[in-house]
Amino acid sequence: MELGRIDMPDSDLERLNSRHSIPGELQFRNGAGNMPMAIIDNVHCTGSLSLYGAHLVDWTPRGREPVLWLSPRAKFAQDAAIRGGVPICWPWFGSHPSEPGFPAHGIARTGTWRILETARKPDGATFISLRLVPGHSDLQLWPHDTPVEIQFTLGETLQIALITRNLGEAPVVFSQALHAYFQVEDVRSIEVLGLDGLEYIDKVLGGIRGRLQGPLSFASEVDRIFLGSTADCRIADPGYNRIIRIAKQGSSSTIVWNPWAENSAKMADMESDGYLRMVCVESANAADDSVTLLPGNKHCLGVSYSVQYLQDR
Ligand code: TA6
Repeated sequence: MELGRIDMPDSDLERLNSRHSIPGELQFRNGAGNMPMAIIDNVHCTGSLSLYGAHLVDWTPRGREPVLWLSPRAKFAQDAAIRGGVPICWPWFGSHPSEPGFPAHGIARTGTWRILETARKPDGATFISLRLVPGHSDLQLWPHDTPVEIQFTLGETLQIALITRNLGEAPVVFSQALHAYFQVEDVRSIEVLGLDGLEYIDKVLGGIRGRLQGPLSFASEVDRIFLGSTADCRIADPGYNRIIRIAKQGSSSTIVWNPWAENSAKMADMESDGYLRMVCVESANAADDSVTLLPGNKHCLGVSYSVQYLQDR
């Protein structure tokens, strides 16, 4: 794990804790790389959320394996995206549509977010909401008045809602994804279900379109944007004896990505065999599914991740 240098003064942490901690369940402290983190430990699960990027890096149901994958070589530093967890791609997914020099996947995953609210839900889950605080250079990259907020509810299920408002006077087109990395026992033995019959854009084959027949399995690099994808997706993992279910709203595209061996070996923040233990199934508004948001309107991309355990090992 590579550590950068982000120091949040103790006084800021003290202020965060005095305003937003929940005794015994949620506290703020400096984590890897001195990154300020929200640490959750409730009756249902544990979790950790980096305030830089509003990036959830762990959700582990109590007594179970982590659901999210985090690279052991993830870099924790400002201006770098964390490899694993749930990076937020916003307000564009992938490359910027007209400016190839702009950062991949937008400005949210490396931005500073401010806590808006924390709460204990009646069922014991922990709620945290944050708003992106655009920096000076962000305004040059995205000159639109579109405040964005994210809400996490960590309990027996994990719920995330990414809410964008258009406070400007003209329509704004944007794309986005919750780029979730799921931990799997061995990607070669899993299947992703729920995408059967859908058209996809194959980024590995230069953007040609195809149509999936049956479940999706993995024997080489996969990087596909599935269109018309509104149904639940499931990751069936016989190694962990579990099925991760991904339900969503406000999204009709799903990206599935695994970089496979050659690309993993080239990535500084991944172990060369790291690809075996992860798969990204991303709930999105991407490509043909980009959002045109009219003035005064809001858009909510919501997901709910739950796990069905088939039998105890
Ligand atoms: O969602 C898939 C993808 O867009 C891939 O093309 C791949 O590059 C991946 O995201 C990771 O991107 P990153 O910028 O985090 O290295």
